[in-house]
Amino acid sequence: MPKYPASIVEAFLTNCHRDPNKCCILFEGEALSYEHLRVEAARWCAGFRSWGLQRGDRVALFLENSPSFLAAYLGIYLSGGIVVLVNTQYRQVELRHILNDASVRICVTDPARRIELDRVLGELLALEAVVVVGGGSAGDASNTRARSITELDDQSFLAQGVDSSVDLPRSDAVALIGYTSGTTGRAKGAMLTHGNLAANSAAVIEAWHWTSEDVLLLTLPLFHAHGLGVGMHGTFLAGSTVHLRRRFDAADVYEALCRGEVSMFFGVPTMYTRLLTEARRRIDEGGPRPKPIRLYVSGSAPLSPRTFAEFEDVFGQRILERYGMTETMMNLTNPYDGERRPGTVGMPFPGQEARIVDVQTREPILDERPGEIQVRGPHVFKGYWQQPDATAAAFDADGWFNTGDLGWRSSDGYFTISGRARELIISGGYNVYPREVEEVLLTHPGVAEAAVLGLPHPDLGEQVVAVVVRRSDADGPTADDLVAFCRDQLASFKKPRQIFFVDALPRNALGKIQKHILKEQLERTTPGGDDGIREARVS
Ligand code: MLC
Ligand code: AMP
Repeated sequence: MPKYPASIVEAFLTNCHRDPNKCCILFEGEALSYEHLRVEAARWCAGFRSWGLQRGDRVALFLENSPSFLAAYLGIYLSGGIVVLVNTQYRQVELRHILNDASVRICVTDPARRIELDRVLGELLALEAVVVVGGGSAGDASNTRARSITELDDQSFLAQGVDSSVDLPRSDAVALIGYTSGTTGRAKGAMLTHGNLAANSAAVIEAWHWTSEDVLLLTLPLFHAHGLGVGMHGTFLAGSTVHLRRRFDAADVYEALCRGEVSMFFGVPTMYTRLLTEARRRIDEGGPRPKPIRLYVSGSAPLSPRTFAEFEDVFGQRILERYGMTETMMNLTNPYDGERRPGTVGMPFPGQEARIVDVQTREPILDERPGEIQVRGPHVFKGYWQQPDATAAAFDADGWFNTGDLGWRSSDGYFTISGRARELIISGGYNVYPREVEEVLLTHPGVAEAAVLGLPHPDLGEQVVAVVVRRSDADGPTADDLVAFCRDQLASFKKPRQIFFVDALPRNALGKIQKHILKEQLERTTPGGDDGIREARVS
């Protein structure tokens, strides 16, 4: 098992001590050294402590990628707090649930997100303060007054100076809560300890030969396991450099690759297909070709063997595909040195275990036979926040975690993911739980029944589709009305991209909606045909 420190923040400080002037983050033309980021993190720590944050209190980060995100992130750990990650696209429904469920006391946000937060502020029962990073507040002050929530801009919050007293977190203390797996419509908070995060990151840097010389181009959002747990934790642990972007832009990434200024790129499959389109266009126009880099990694959703092959053809490099999840960070990886086999996710990271069990009997099964993937090791989370039953159900008696992903292992040890035991749509690397979207649709007065499912999509891998029974066809909501209704309440990536109207949903004898029948029907439907699907809206 790779050796690992008690926490990522401890590894960061060790690397800072070793080489304080080394560039840690390059962001929008500004280079921040390890020492610069340490001082910023110590200012956040001073701000949290003087505000009265107690050990174990939850602090939400609801802001875009930026050095401030990372300084606040490390500052929360230095002050003993627990980080709650919030997707920047989240809207009323998700914000209300996550911030209340985790009893968040402080939310760090930015002016754009402050507007959305403001819509639910009066309902966030534990929230006491909002810190707005960059550019002051765009919120409605009457809301903060109504609930006596303190609102501060980052400059006043950070005016306490620097708290460099070192009180490092213990390995077994909860570091962060990531919300995921809302099979019931409500996401659960996965608690990862400082030790989980450090152990996983140590395994990743060993497997991928990551060193302090590496320069990572990171365009993934920092509020998820991929961007934060893989990209940033690896950077802090290896003592390397990250070129951080606010968001993914294929042209910008292509140009950075042509300039040859980075050694690694991590992305979701949608980023790779967009990068391929960009490369073909540029090359057709006689533009430059990308310089080879040390490592391309794909994960968060299945990378099709076709994209793998096309990428090798155009970029001359074989993408390394790996598999992870919020509860565990990274589980399986194709080998760095050996064969990177398309369509597979490789084998366990060093010091971690994985196996396939029969879905019914829960007994381990032979290679080449399909079942559910289970994983075990120091990277596996502590449990779901305040959900002992869900936690108990997630593990077997020997501590194996049930991933809910289906797959098989080849006789030479490569795992392949073949499907999911739970209902989950992965769209462009973001997870969408059908139940959550159905619950919102059902609150619309014109909707009698709704079923949400995933259908293939060329850019996003899968797309969200809804099948709706209206209360009245004549003056019922249109597809556009329902899309707008969802976008108002949920993150925009969860909105259905297609809505089909039917007279009734297929149900079995117990009344359960038969989504597999709907899916087959939709995959061969032509809107306006004779299959009972009368209208479709495609966005
Ligand atoms: C954006 N949109 C999406 C979408 N992303 N719709 C469906 N699926 C998505 N993934 C919508 C927006 O809501 C918006 O709609 C419109 O597209 C434009 O938004 P945008 O922000 O300009 O989109 P774009 O930049 O094109 O984003 C695409 C993307 C992004 C692929 C760059 O989705 C992305 O960064 N995905 C990565 C997600 C990730 O990090 N996953 C890791 C999870 S951790 P409208 O209607 O409002 O205009 C995990 C574990 C592991 O899974 O193994 O890693
Ligand atoms: P999340 O819980 O949001 O972290 O999403 C994790 C899920 O993403 C996993 O349970 C898988 O279903 C999926 N996933 C991650 N990496 C891959 C991959 N390389 N191939 C297929 N699915 C993946």
